[in-house]
Amino acid sequence: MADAKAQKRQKFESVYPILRDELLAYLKHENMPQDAIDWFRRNLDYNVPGGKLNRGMSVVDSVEILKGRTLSDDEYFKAALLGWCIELLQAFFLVSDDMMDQSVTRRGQPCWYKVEGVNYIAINDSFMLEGSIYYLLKKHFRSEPYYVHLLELFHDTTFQTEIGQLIDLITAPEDHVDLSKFSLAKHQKIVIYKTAYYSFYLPVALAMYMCGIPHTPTNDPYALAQSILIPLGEYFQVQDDFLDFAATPEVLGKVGTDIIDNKCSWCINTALALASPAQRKVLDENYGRKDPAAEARVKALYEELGIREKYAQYEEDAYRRIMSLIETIPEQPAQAKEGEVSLKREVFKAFLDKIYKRQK
Ligand code: GPP
Ligand code: MG
Ligand code: MG
Ligand code: MG
Repeated sequence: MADAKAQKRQKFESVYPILRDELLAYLKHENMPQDAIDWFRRNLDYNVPGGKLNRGMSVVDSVEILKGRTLSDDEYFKAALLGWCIELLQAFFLVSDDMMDQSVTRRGQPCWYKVEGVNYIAINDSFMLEGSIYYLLKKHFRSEPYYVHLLELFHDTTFQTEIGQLIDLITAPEDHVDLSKFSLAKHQKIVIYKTAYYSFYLPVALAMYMCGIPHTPTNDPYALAQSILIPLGEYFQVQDDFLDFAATPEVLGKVGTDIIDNKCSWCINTALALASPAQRKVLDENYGRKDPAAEARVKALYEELGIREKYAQYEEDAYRRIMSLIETIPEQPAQAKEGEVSLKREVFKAFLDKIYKRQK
């Protein structure tokens, strides 16, 4: 089991150097100076391949489930390429998010902008990670009938993520802590936009387009997929918020910054709902301060309020709620024609199982 999983990852990872070399070949073809090519290579290698790869591999898994068979070499390559395009998008977001959040580490290494000699060049580097997506899509998908759908999907989800990032940032001003601005409703908006669309809807929708699933005027399968994947993504970001507080940096690969950064996180919203007036005062005085002692006081209060138990309860509820959403998908499609691909429960179950009770 563990072996099969490692093999799957290895196979997916083996596509990365091919794509990186295609991107570098483009710069070479344009006669770019060698130091620019070397810089771009280092940017790609540092930021793209080292994550959990859940999003990218989900495209391959989803295509396999939808087609209900092993993929040909060409099909595998194309699905993996789309997967790596999500990993490029993710790298673009993370490189810039770490600057905005002033984070220190990511995936067990210094954030890219923290690397000696990089600094603000990381802004342009993040743009180049994004640009790489469209170079690869054009090179490999331009003649596919669904090419424009792929473009729209990447553009739309990028914009949605940026809108989410905006609300995340302006709800967490650096110089002004006002916990009364937070609410679970606002939190939900933030996480759906900043995480759920690109992390959950995007991989499955890409797989659906690749499998030729058409849009329909009623009961659109893409809308159905979205109605399950957005709650799934919301649950995933609540996990991210909880782990920011509860997981050790060794396990997480990053140091949590939400308390110091004044973030409208699931933890603070849950704490606000439970706090007595005295405890609320502690939160007002210590949340969002650039002071490790204040952060420690907030964390101690989270423990006192039983945030861990609340989270365990949330996780069980979310799992059950999403499972019952998945069960709204018909087990057998009403009229599946020969060779026609339709949505399957297993696509969503596979995704849910990947994140349920995750520790990092
Ligand atoms: C994650 O939030 C959100 C993103 C990675 C989206 C960023 C979007 C941009 C347009 C830059 P987070 O800050 O909680 O993530 P982490 O905890 O991994 O830093
Ligand atoms: Mg952020
Ligand atoms: Mg961040
Ligand atoms: Mg986080």
